[in-house]
Amino acid sequence: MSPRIPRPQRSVPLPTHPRFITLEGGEGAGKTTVLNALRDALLAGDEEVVSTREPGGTPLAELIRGLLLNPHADRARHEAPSAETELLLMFAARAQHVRETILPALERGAWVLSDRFTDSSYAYQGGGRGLDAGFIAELERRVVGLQPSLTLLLDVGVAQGRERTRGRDLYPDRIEAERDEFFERVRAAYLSRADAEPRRFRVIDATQTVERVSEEAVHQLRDWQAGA
Ligand code: T5A
Repeated sequence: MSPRIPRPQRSVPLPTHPRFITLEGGEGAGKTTVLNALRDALLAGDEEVVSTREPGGTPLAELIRGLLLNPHADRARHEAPSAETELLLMFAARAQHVRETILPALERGAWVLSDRFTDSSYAYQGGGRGLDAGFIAELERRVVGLQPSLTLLLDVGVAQGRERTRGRDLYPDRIEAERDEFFERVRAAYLSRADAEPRRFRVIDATQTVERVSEEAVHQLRDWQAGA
């Protein structure tokens, strides 16, 4: 008798948390600058704000970040992580980040602002590396179990974003060293996710000046808070 193949489960929407906000975008989109503006806007309400980032956000997750991004570690061993290894390490770091940083902060009533979260895995490992979105969704469901209620996607063309980071980075990290086609796929995956989830995503034109992008992000935050 042939083995029974389990049917794929119907996707059930993950719970969102009203104080969990993420920032997403390709290389050089300006997330760091915008994160600071959003944090200042939330702090004006005199509430605790936890700013964090991925991969990272806990001591162990930061160690995993080093494994993932350090270009020299790979060369020393003549071994780059496979796409699957990269994905699983991203989720290993995320599992720790959710349990040690994000959930405790949300449980004590803080706002959590994360520079990247699971959408980055859909964009980079799904869009960029071509891994199956269903597999990523399964990891998200089993390992993360939580979604932000607002995601600001900073959208900038690949050439312009890369030009910004080129001016800054003497040594690009392992992912930054990918070719433009990779980042075009990342961008397309982000925009398609934003299109599919218009209630959660707000797309911001990140080709504008830093000041304009930050103003627009704070405006979107206020608008979302007013409607939430
Ligand atoms: N990754 C991450 C995955 O592949 N899968 C995952 O699941 C996760 C979580 C993280 C890498 O890991 C990947 C994605 C990334 O490749 P990182 O170093 O944290 O590595 O990379 P980024 O998050 O991309 O950080 P960057 O610093 O490169 O980009 P930011 O934060 O978007 O940009 P920022 O603010 O540092 O700005 C970059 C430069 O551009 C200038 C800034 O001054 C700065 O010099 N700049 C502008 N210049 C002109 N006009 C503007 N509007 C500007 N905005 C910024």
